[in-house]
Amino acid sequence: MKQKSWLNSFSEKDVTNEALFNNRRQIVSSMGLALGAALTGGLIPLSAYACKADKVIDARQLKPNSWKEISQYNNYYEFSTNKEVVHLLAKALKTEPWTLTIEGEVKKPITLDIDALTQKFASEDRIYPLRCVEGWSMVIPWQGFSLCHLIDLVQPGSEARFVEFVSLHRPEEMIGQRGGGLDWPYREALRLDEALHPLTFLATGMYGKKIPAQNGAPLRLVVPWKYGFKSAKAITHIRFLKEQPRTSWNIAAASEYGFYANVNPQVAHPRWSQKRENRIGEIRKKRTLPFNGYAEQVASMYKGMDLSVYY
Ligand SMILES: Nc1nc2c(c(=O)[nH]1)N[C@H]1C(S)=C(S)[C@@H](COP(=O)(O)O)O[C@H]1N2
Ligand SMILES: [Mo]
Repeated sequence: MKQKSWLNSFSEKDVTNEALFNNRRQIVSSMGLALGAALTGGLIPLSAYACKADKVIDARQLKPNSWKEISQYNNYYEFSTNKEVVHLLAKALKTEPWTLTIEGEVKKPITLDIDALTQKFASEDRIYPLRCVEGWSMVIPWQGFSLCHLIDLVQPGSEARFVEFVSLHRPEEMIGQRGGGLDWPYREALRLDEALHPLTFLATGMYGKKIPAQNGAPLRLVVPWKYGFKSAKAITHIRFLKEQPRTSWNIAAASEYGFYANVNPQVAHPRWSQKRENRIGEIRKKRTLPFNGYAEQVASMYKGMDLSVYY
């Protein structure tokens, strides 16, 4: 399925280096669709989720962080809890060959090579802010495709309610997996309607180059309205499930890492306020926006839910 580029005026091939990228880019954000009320039980009519995003200029005009800032300050516990050494340790990771398996409650389960996968979908550009639950943020220019295109391909069964993302488990190359830490492999999940939202993205590139290992090569989820830990790196399996699965961070500390984890300045982390954030490379703290600035596009999915309870 070939989709028209999400950002017509800007071809991915143009993005050969950072400076050129910054000159040519036009910031646009996806309006998303009116996805309707929160889905807590009923069948999901897939036709309601035609994977199309309206194109609008993003009034926020987000300025991307530099390649260096993005690729040398990383949370990736499979390697280290020290953000500044992750990029060095991640050199040990072999990302070729790589296969992705999609299984569970789907009509067309599939295992395919990452290159075959990326060729199926036209590359789109997204400039998304990433807000870590720890209180820092950066703006990252990604290339990839909306997850909903992939979901269209495998066709969830009528029982599917949740989508689980499983990261690579390879202690030989991921030194942080040799000790305890998290419950490996790293697992995250979304409700099916969240997974189908056109903002939900699978990244294969960054700044027009292949995504670096430390940022989640070769395939990484990006959910811009949720805290960064929801955006799993190095994905090997995507599973469609009937029930809400447990996720690695939630198992480690449920009170700090909720399943929903929507960016919410009103709800403090048990150990710090979430009202402000430290944008990497900037001196003054910024106000944190509800849903990381995407309330208009995503808030309707949570109608009727108390988001201080469904943390
Ligand atoms: N597999 C895996 N994915 C992960 C993590 C991790 O430790 N392992 N850390 C998460 C957290 S806490 C954040 S903030 C982001 C950081 O992404 P970045 O390093 O690309 O900025 O990745 C998320 N995805
Ligand atoms: Mo994070």
